[in-house]
Amino acid sequence: MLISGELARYLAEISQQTGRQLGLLINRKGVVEYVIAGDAKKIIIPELERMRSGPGRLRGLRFVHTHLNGEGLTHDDLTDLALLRLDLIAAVEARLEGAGKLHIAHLLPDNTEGKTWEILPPIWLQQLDLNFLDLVNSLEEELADRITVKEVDRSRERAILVSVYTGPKYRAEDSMEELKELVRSSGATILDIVFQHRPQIHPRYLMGKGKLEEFIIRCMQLGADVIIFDQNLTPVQEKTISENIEVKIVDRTQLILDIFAQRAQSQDGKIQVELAQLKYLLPRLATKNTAMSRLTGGIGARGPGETKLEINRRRLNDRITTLEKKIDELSKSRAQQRAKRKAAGLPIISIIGYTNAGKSTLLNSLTESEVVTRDQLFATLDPTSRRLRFPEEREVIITDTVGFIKDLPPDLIAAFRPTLEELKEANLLLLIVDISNPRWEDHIQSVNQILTGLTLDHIPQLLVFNKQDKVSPELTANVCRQYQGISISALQQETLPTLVEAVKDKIWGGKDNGSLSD
Ligand SMILES: Nc1nc2c(ncn2[C@@H]2O[C@H](COP(=O)(O)OP(=O)(O)OP(=O)(O)O)[C@@H](O)[C@H]2O)c(=O)[nH]1
Ligand SMILES: [Mg+2]
Repeated sequence: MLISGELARYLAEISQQTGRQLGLLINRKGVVEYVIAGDAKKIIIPELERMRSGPGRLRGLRFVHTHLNGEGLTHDDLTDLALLRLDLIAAVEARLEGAGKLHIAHLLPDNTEGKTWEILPPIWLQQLDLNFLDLVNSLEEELADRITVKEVDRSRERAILVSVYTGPKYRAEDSMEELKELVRSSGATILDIVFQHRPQIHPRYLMGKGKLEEFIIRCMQLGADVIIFDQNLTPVQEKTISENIEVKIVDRTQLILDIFAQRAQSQDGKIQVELAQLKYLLPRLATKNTAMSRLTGGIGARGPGETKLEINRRRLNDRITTLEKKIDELSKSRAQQRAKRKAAGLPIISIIGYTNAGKSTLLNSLTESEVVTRDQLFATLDPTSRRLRFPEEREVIITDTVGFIKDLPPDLIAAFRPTLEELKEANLLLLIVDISNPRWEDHIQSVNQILTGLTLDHIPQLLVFNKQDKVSPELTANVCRQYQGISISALQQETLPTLVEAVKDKIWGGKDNGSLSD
């Protein structure tokens, strides 16, 4: 039984006498674990131990409390139900004339209507024979079914994607399309996508506090492993959000770093990725640390947690220093190699562009190489150079490198300095644009922004629209005319001669197009 009629009446009576809401947290054996007194309008459930609260599990506690003004379950009640994963929440009307009706709600497994909870029709205390254990058991079974589904697919993380944006919706949607690609490249499954427009980004919660609550409930209901934000979170936002939710929180940069970490093959690549990751982590550890010292209370409080973090933080700084030194060395030795190449007198052509534009495919087609190409973001992380022979015994070095993406944080770019510096020696940049991507104009802009940031914008460029096979010839022709670019399909050898001619022209020069040969 949920609660005996007698106990409910007793609770309602004291509630009336004291003018306060009263509540009981009762476990499945029927034992009252907590008695809580609120004020006339609300009652606050204390922080519960995180027992039994794996995803899909209920907490094993029901909360029965009184309402003084004959109202049904409130929004706060239902939020408590969801956030604390209570077995049930019930409100007894405590009226002057005695106990009135009982209002009951319980959680629902994920459903097509997107409902979180079920509110049962109110019942009179006399009718109180709801067999709550049966209800809870069947509910847990349903929830467990879903968990089994999840277990099967355990190799892939289940993600909810979120965009909290201030600008126009279409921008947010475009950005989300890219985030989806990133998530796909990282190997996670997408459960749901959530957009929220705000006049301003909340400095702590990112979205509104109420919205965040709603959202957390949704995440629990879907059994997500990770929430991925399309925006980059400040350390404070990350901290506040993760304090409110038990699943992992990841932002755009972290996701990119994760993909980089999965792709890094060479020693150099690994060093650069690790440095970028640690630099990302450092300010976040710092805030976690302050939070912890607040918890352990004031000066001289040296909890083990704090000590551990402190040590970690010191180690982290040491590691960052070591890695930065390595990056310096790397950068120097790369510079020497480049100097040698330069002495050999071969012009260098670097293929650059947004990630997934087809850079590696083009290098392969031009030089008959087999650099890995994939329909994935950041398939390439390490630069590759090849010799490319032109007729008349002419030769160039052509290099392929890591792709660009919008909103790259400066630390990440800094960590990739050795790789990006390769571009400094280039005599010509082939800026590859995937014309079949609806966001290609943004891509050109992002690439140029990054080039400016790296002071590479003075190097001559050739704009190359790739994947022409995927769009109409009219579009390609118009775009090429407008941007003074050329178009190819890196997969089709027969489309490359125009490109080769244009490259020859740029490097060894026609009469009036500024030769680059010396
Ligand atoms: N239809 C079509 N697909 C292409 C063309 N060029 C490349 N692709 C495909 O686009 C995807 C990405 O190609 P990559 O060469 O790996 O792209 P990338 O620019 O090196 O990408 P990152 O290394 O990830 O930055 C692959 O699936 C290629 O097969 C093309 O001309 N037409
Ligand atoms: Mg590539």
